Amino acid sequence: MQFTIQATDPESKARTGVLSTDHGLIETPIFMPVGTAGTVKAVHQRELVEDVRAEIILGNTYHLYLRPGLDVIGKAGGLHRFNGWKRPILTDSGGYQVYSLSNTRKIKEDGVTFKSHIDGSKHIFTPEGVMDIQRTIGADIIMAFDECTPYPCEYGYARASMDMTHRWLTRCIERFDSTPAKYGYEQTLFPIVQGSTYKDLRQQSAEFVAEQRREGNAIGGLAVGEPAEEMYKTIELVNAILPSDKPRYLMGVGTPENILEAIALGVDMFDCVMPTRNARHGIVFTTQGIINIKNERWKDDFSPIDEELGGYASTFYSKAYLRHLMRSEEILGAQIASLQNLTFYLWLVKQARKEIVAGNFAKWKGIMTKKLMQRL
Ligand code: PRF
Repeated sequence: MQFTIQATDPESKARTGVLSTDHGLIETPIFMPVGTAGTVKAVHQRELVEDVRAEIILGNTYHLYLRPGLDVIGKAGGLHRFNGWKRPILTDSGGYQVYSLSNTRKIKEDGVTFKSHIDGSKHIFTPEGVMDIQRTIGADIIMAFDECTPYPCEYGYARASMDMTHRWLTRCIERFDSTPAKYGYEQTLFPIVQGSTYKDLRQQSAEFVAEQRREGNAIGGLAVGEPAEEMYKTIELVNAILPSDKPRYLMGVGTPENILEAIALGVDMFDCVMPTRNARHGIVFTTQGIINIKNERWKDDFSPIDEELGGYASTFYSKAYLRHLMRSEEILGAQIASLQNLTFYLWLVKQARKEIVAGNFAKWKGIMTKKLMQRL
């Protein structure tokens, strides 16, 4: 996997680049739609390719391991073969989902034991096991097994957790580097920086991760309830230590403003359930601001959802019609809103990319952020 920086913004740490994988190129900064169970909820792949123009999607180890299970995915020849997605896939390690979703979980040095949220069955995730699982799923980018600490988090716990995440990383790397790629194309492992909101811990963690010299690095443990300013300070500190010639992935972030701010701090990759989850609740992201489409205000507004954005969902359907669908709990409402929101998120990072290349990023970001603060 190769990463080439193409342009840098003179006024910030923003940059554009190209990440090359055996499943194709990814132009950064990039947003990765979340496809937890091997599907980006409510969005067809034809729409993901032709309308959203997604370049890479995410899958979740936790979900795919529990259902349909590795025997099925292995038999299919990996997730790409199973779901038909031909472009790159990144899988999260379960190091986050196991904490937020499973019923009871016990974190120990060896790994995490947990009960399935589906049928209550008992399982264990270890760093080695999670490497094998992601190899079998066939992700192009595999995430290290970590513990994401909650916010706020007591210093002692955060330090002990970070130390364990580092020991787990060593075990992940040992296992990953001693096993072959499963399906003939290259797979790569990204480590994850933790350390809660403590400067010294974040510094230690970023240094530990940087020393591993992997092909890309991730920042975890953020967007867990801390104030945005705290998150930005942490990203700034960590990015000053992580190698600048490798892609930096900020996990689970975030709002459009968060993404623009993080791009300015030198982040290259993002994922978040926000565009798809919010869509299912009637929150629609547009180039003009953020809309609650269920509001009375849109009752007889027959204008397109987002004329400026262009694309299929944005121009074909009206706000009034989408409001009607959402209020009637019609399945199509979730489909249209999800398509709109993802198209917007991909537009946002593409536009950021263009503005960085044009040397106009700071100015554009200011204007865009103001627009995006508006709740219409
Ligand atoms: N670790 C992992 N996945 C994640 C996170 C993390 O810290 C986050 C934090 N916002 C989102 N997804 N493995």
